Amino acid sequence: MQKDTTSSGRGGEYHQTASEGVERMTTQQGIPVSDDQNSLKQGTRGPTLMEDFHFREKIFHFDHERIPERVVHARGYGAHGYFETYDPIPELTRADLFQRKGEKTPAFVRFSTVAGNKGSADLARDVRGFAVKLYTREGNWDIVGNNIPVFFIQDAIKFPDLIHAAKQEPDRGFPQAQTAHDNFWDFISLMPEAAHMMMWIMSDRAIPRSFRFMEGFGVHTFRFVNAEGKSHYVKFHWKPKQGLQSVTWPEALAINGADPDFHRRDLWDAIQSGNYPEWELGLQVFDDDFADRFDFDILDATKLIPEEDVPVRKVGRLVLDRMVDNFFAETEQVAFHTGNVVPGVDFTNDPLLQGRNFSYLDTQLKRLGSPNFTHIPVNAPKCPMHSLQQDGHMAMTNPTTRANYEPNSWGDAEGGPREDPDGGFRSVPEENPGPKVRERSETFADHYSQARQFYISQTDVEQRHMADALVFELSKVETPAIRTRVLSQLCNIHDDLANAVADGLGMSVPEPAEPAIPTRQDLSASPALSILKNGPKSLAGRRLGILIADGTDAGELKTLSDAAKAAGATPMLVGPRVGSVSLSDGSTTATDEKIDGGPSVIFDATAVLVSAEGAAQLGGLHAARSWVADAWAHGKYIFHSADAGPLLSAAGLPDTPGDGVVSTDVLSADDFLKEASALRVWNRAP
Ligand code: HDE
Repeated sequence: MQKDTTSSGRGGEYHQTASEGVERMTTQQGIPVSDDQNSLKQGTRGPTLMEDFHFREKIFHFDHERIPERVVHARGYGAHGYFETYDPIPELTRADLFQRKGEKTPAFVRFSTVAGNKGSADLARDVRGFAVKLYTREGNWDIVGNNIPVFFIQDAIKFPDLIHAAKQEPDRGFPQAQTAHDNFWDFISLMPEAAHMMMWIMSDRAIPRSFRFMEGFGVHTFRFVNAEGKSHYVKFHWKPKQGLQSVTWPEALAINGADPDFHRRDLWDAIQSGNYPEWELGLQVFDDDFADRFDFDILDATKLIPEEDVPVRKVGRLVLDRMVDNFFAETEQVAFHTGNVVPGVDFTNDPLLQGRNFSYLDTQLKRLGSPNFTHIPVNAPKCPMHSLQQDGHMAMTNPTTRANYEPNSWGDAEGGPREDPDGGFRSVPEENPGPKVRERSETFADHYSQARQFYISQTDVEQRHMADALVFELSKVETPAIRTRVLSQLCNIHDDLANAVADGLGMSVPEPAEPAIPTRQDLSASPALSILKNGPKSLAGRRLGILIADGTDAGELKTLSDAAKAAGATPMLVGPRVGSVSLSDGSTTATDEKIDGGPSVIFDATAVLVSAEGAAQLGGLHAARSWVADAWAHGKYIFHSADAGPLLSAAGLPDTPGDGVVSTDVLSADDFLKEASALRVWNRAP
């Protein structure tokens, strides 16, 4: 029996004190603590005493636990891993990590949403950050990218405006983590350069199934430089080996309620169960000749280079295999910076990249409070580091000899670190003629052609989702003139899209906005831009939700669970109780989720294994009917026992529900799982 804890505050029978094998609690000064339950008082009912240094230190520290959240990308989740080089590429770059086949470089990755605050929900419609820190033997290289290969704006000077417009409106302080509001669409409608990115965020790319199933992009054009100083342009891609997958918008809305941590939990579960996600690093490498003949300016971050024009060459893989020990110490304190490049990598003049190179150090100082944030283990290089920088708040690695300046005459032993003219980082000696101006290059002026190309590269289903997304977002915009302006932009992208959105809003299609350059109709579709054309080949890494009730056939359940595991999927049981459900053979099983806590939207495929009594019992439960009805409405595959009929009917499924709803009488578990790797029966989804 549990003891009363009220008088001692000591946790009753669970009260433990330091002993052999149990660490002794101390203050931050190392002074052993005898009582962590009661502050020091003058008499048990008297005032608390100022001399209670343990209490003072504890509360003082607590009062200072928060640091400013990131101004963008506040909500994120990180993991450790490594990058493994497939084959050396010295002809392209002298970057040390690419010189040896099989070289493993430690890595830390942080995924994030952009607009929402730190506590916002994971399934916001938003860009996802995909920031990679590679701890190479020649210093840290950060590829601070996104899951979308283009950006809203062309010049960094517009970034504060973009972010102000996207985040909560300043007078009312809402909406949180949503672009579906007037300020955002007002800004977008006045910024034709955002048209291409608008297509991407209205596509299912902005509602990924999880971090594991999305691509990453470096976005800007960078440079690789080899040992002879020859440089090539390069764009970076991270290709998920798990395949691409997104949820639908109605699912995203439901998941945010059912599990606001859906994405972080997914990464945690996958890594903790040894199912390590992998991405291949792909390079699009090109030279000045290509840059000159390409239809768009390679310095313009609102444009991509279709993979069909410059193929993606895979040069290594990124594996995430270890969660952090502490979220704050690592994920919250990790500080990325586009300016962190290693010898062999260099920048281009992309004005967005140039602005970013200026911004990230500032933001780290604001957030982490000291220029010595580089001393925090997650940010420190794992190679030797010797600089003459010193002091400042919380300095951990000051110069250790007499020399803290250079040049000095103290000789090899005392003189401290020296420059390395050959091996050190050198910038490409690029020439940049021209007057000092505040102007945008005319080569940046075509805003609609690639937006159209993205749209026509999508399947019908994906195009429909984009129109639905625009209708949803604009239906939340209260000012009709803003909606009209967005429609006038859409007219320049594709008539079908403009018509569908106008129709969904109950508005008429306005005159097209006057484009700086008319939309090109000759760019062909790029299949690489579609998610559905690049989906998974199996259910591996996905979750199968199995709805059960008392009386479920134990053999059928075991066969399906075993088959799912063999296919690399995770079977999860959902039932009317978590504690125990009795099966047909008299055994009992615990479930992973109670029905209303584990709705079918959180699974990739579903099964309903119930006896006749179970079907009747669950048919009377609203949560169970919704579970099945949602699986059907969202186009999920449903494997069901022969007796499940009454529950399927109670959930409103038609008598002949059609493709993807399969009885255990008709298909084996293995065959069902193969079929279900298509993930959706789209003609049934909303
Ligand atoms: Fe960032 N961005 N950004 N950004 N960004 C930040 O740095 C900034 C841009 C990206 O997980 C900030 O540490 C400017 C493009 C990611 O910790 C800040 C501009 C891309 C992350 C900042 C951009 C990104 C950030 C805020 C316009 C994709 C999260 C907190 C030129 C290629 C990194 C911080 C993490 C974070 C500035 C545009 C990606 C304020 C000025 C384009 C993934 O420095």
